[in-house]
Amino acid sequence: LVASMEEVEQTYIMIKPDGVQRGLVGEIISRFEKKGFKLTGLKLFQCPKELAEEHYKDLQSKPFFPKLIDYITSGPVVCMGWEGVGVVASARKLIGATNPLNAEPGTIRGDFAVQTGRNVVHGSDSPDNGKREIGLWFKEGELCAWTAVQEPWLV
Ligand code: FUP
Repeated sequence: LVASMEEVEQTYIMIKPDGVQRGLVGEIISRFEKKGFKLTGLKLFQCPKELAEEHYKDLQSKPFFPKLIDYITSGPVVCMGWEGVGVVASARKLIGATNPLNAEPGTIRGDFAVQTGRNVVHGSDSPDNGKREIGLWFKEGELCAWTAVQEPWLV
């Protein structure tokens, strides 16, 4: 079964500073890999304030905005591009509700987080934002287009 090109989406997933500090990087990457999505970009990155403000610009007027920027810039994050059919909505299901106390067990936030302001991971909320955010967080040359091949890697 070959998916039509229209259905293949890109999403920006980011492990926030608390996820890195708590040693959850491997666990979180593993969930997207096991689901069957394709990794297209990956880096550990100390986010400058200006980039955090641009990323969350839609939340500029919210009272929690300054704290959100302090949190996201408080330590390195893991920036990822993931590709696949329906990856935007599916990644948000894997991540769970914004408030981790409302996130279902089995989701990343449901399993590993308690506070909205320390909710471990970000995922784009639309295919358009997926493209926008990947463009914002990655430079040209940092993303890889690759195809899975049938090689006998272990023999
Ligand atoms: P999400 O798409 O689940 O990341 O949620 P939002 O885009 O609504 O919020 C972005 C981030 O703002 C959240 F991950 C955490 C922070 N936030 C708060 O700190 N307090 C709030 O009441 C809502 C969001």
